[in-house]
Amino acid sequence: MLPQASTIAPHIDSLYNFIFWISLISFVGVVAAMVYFIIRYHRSRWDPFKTPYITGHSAMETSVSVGLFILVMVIFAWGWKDYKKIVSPPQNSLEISVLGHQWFWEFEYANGKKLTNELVVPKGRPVKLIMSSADVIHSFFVPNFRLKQDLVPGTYTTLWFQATQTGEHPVFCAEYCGTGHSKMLAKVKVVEPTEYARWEKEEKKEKGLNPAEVGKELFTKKGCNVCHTVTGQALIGPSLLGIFGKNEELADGKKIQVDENYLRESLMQPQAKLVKGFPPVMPTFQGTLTDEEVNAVIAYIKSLK
Ligand code: HEC
Ligand SMILES: [Cu+2]
Repeated sequence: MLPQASTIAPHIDSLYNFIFWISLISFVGVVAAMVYFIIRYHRSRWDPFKTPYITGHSAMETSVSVGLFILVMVIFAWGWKDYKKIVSPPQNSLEISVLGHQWFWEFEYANGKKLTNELVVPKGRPVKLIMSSADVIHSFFVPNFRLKQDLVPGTYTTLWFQATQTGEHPVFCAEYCGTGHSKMLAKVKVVEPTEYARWEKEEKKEKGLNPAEVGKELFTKKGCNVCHTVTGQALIGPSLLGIFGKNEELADGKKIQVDENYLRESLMQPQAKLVKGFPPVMPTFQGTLTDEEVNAVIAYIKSLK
């Protein structure tokens, strides 16, 4: 049995075991009934030339259908409950970006530290991975956490977990992505929170700019500041102060919550969703900003509170 190294793992296992035992009991029941009927109604016990006319048994049929329906609904409700937990990362999560490549994993921390094929996280704290791919679809799979999520080029997907056991937990790519797919291995290294804090501080000293600072530089270098302020004042475009997480009103009257995917789309296809009250004049940055620069600009916009 694999270790249950995340808070969700025991829940997934309980549901899995429930389905497993229900299936096993049903299987044994069906086979036993079959054997019983073969013997009980064997031709040699009856008139060999006569097949009795079968009319059915409504009470029996209804109760079996209703019983199975209830069972499937129990499995559905149980799965739904756990699924909701899996897709709602807690507010205070530690955010780390993940970029899948043919054929390695790259992890980038808020302080700018980058690691390849190793993700260091503290035990007992929720971690939210904001993931994308540089080339084709990959899938981040950590069996010890019982979690798996696809990484899709051109968009962000998220996965969150809270590790409960220190040590190294293997990561696999679970989506066939070319020749090196089976070698696309990494590990999640879970350390005590105090050790993590020390590691983070050391890393901070070593390196230069973090993603938010890189994003801030790009903001002037790429000319965003011609149309946007970060002070609350609208120019040609809206101010970007405090927009992350806010409900933005669009020109067509719809509302949308500003998240990473919305920001990315604002840069790549600015006209896809127009902010109410502004003209469709923002140029696309598709091709002029790399994936990494897009991440940096988003980190900067997120930091504007
Ligand atoms: C020529 C002016 C112009 C430039 C340059 C420009 N933008 Fe915009 N931007 C706009 C306008 C106008 C809007 C509002 C209409 C829309 O949604 O496209 C906007 C919308 C946005 C939004 C959505 C804001 C919201 O409140 O939902 C974001 C985010 C954004 N821009 C980021 C950037 C970044 C980052 C850059 C630089 C890489 C940039 N823009 C460059 C004019 C510009
Ligand atoms: Cu892969």
